[in-house]
Amino acid sequence: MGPTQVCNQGQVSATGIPAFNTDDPDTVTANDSTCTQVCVPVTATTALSNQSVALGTTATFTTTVSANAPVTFVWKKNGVTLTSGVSLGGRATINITNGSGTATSTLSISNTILSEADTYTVDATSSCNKTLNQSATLTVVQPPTVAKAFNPTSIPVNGTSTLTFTITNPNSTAGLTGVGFADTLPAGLTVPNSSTSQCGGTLTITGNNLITLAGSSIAASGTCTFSVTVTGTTAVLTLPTSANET
Ligand SMILES: [Ca+2]
Repeated sequence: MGPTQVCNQGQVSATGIPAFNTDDPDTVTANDSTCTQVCVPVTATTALSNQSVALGTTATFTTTVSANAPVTFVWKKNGVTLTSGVSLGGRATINITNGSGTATSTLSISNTILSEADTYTVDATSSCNKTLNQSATLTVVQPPTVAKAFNPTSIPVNGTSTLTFTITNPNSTAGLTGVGFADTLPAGLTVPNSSTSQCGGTLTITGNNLITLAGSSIAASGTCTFSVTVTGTTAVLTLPTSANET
C-alpha cells in the first residue's frame, strides 16, 4: 500500500462575518483543505543476516521490509553499488518483489571467490522516501588441506614407518567442523585396525589399510596432526610421498 492521505479543513467565523473555510497556503486553490501523507516507517520483518558459504558456492542475502510500497532497494559491496547481472563478473543477481505494504529483495552471488568476503549493505527506500539501512558480512570458507608424510620413506620387509597426517585450516576467521577424509594404504603396507579420538573427531582404521577420519574440528588458521605406524609386508619398499585424499 502507498502512504495514506489525511486532509483537514476548519471553518472560521466571527460576529457579523459569514463562516468561511481555512486554506492550505501551499496550493493555488483558495480555501482548500490541508493534507498530509501518513507514512509508516520502513522496518525489517526479515533482517539482513551474516552469511558464510564454502568457496565456489552461491551466497544469498535476503531481507523483507514492511513499508509504503513500492520500495526500491540498493545493494552495495563495501560501499560500491551492485548492478544485477553486471557486478562481480556478472555473478551478482538482485531480485525485488513488491507486495502490499511489504517488499522483499535478494542478492545472490554465484561461484563465490575469496575477495567477495566483505561487508554488504542494502538500503530499502519506501514511496514515502523513508529508508532503512542494513549491513551484513559474507564469509567465504576455503576447504582444509591434508598433507601426509612417511618417516622413514624406505623400509625393509616387516619394518615400520610412521605415517603422519597434517590437516590445515587455511581460513583466518572461520573454524571448520565436520572435517573428514579417507585414505587407503597402497599394497604392501598394513596398519593395525583401531579407533581413536583425533582432531576432535574419530580416526578409524579398518581392513588393516583404510584410514578414515570423521567429525573433526579445526580452528581458524589451525592445524591438526596425528600419526599411525605402518608395516611393510613386501620386500624393500619405497613409500609413496603423496596420495590422493577423498
Ligand atoms: Ca490553497
